Amino acid sequence: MSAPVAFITGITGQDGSYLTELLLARGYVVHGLVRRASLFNRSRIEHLRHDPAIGGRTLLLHYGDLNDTTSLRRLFRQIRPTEVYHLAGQSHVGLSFEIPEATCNEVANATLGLLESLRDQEQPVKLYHASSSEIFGAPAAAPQNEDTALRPTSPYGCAKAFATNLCRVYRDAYGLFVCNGIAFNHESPRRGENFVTRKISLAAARIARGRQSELPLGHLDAARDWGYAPEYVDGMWRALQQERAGDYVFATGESRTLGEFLDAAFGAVGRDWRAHVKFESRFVRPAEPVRLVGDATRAREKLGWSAQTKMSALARLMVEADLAALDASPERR
Ligand code: NDP
Ligand code: GDR
Repeated sequence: MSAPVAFITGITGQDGSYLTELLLARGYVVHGLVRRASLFNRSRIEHLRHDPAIGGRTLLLHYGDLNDTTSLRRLFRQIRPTEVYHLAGQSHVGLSFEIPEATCNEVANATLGLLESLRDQEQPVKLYHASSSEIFGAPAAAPQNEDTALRPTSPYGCAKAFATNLCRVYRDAYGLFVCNGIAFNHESPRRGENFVTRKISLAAARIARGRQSELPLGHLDAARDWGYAPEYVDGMWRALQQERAGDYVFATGESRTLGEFLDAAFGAVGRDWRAHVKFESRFVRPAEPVRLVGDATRAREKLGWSAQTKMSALARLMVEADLAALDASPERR
């Protein structure tokens, strides 16, 4: 039997890199969409590309852009994937207040273009859409599940809500196999450095090594449901292995404040964060979600999925990875 073929948008991102590892380990041929940048943007998958058994053989990259639907359509015809994981897009919630049109084009309109392209494919194809807890924004109740009403509080949340609803419409109207994974925050040592957990883990490591003294942050009372990214990409794969398409919340079920994350991260290096954190208003957003905490009962019952790594262990493993990277190449940071 020939190997299953997957196509990933956002392969160079945090989730895309872990998902690629998982699919390769499960015998897939993985195709990924990469966009042209003035500097190479593939650091998270470099180890795979340079593995002679993988790069150019079971992992193949294609230039493209989410907003270029013609080339996407051509790629689908050429590759004929059986599973598509749609992870790409502007993913920073705070930044979405500064670049709302670009965010909506990439997150909302591009998903529509992708759905239209998939609708035209001759062979059956399953689609995973990376939806987000940000669609709930300021929910009336906690915890949130797949039936919770959408009340986004940011341009990013609005765009994801639009894309999530479109996926539901295409599933119902055209019978497409489309799953929304409504993922709550998931982090890792590969998290972008301008997301708060990675900013904190990097700062704790640098402070421990005497390379940084201050950590500027916005409000510390923000609370999130924080899990570990490699576990969440396993949920994505499981969603597409079902007979019927559906939506799934992926979450730990525990909400923790930034102060608690700081305790865990700085505790890992034996420091008190209060001596280093300073408030900076530029990190405060015009609006924030409230009471975001997920109920992943459906994922547990239908997919056999549950989050294993909770916030304290997550913070510790991120700090340890940043310390190890710092010690391995001290001149780089
Ligand atoms: P990242 O920001 O790490 O990765 C985003 C990816 O999208 C990168 O590969 C990026 O490419 C690519 N991308 C952005 N714009 C375009 C474009 N116009 N054309 C082609 N590629 C593009 O995000 P994550 O891996 O953390 O998240 C994956 C998805 O899941 C995102 O859609 C995010 O919004 C969503 N999500 C994430 C959660 C989380 O906690 N991580 C939770 C809920 C949802 P490049 O490397 O070139 O920038
Ligand atoms: P989030 O993650 O907005 O939840 O989106 P982020 O780490 O950016 O912010 C979490 C909370 O921390 C507060 N905060 C700061 N945030 C950043 N980035 N930098 C700071 O200095 C800072 N100080 C305080 C924020 O205001 C916020 O309350 C992530 C992304 O991965 C999305 O793509 C995904 O959809 C959601 O998680 C679920």
